[in-house]
Amino acid sequence: MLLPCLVPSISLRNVYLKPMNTPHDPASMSDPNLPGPPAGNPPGDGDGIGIDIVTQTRVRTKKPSLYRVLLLNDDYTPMEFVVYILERYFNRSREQATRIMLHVHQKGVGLCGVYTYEVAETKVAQVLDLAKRHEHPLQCVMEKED
Ligand code: TYC
Repeated sequence: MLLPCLVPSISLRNVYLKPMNTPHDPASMSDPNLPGPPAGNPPGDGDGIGIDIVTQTRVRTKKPSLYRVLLLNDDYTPMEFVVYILERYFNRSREQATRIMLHVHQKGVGLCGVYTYEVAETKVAQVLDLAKRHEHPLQCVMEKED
């Protein structure tokens, strides 16, 4: 996913001054080397100051940081509960969920999924909340990807 980031900037190349109280006539300009207004587009907004500021808007896209959501092993949470967590909150099939649960059981930690900050934060909170309500000590954490 790409986040659009609007960056307004003023292009000074396109700023020029019009002599005050002088009707605009490009042909009457004494120095042809001075920058002038675009043809058919009189400078200023009619208040006699005669400054046109042209703004350019650049669209910059920046990839959001991603976060791994990890499950930690413990000796008390039932295996079936962990499988259920992986199916419900991490959209895993029963086979995938069982494989991840067994990996955590054997290695101590395992990857549930990778998400943007708010999504990862929500999933961690949901897992911890359900575990707490069932009085299981299951731990779930998130860590930033490099
Ligand atoms: N080790 C637990 C048991 O033997 C099962 C378990 C797996 C617990 C994964 C937590 O994240 C976990 N009942």
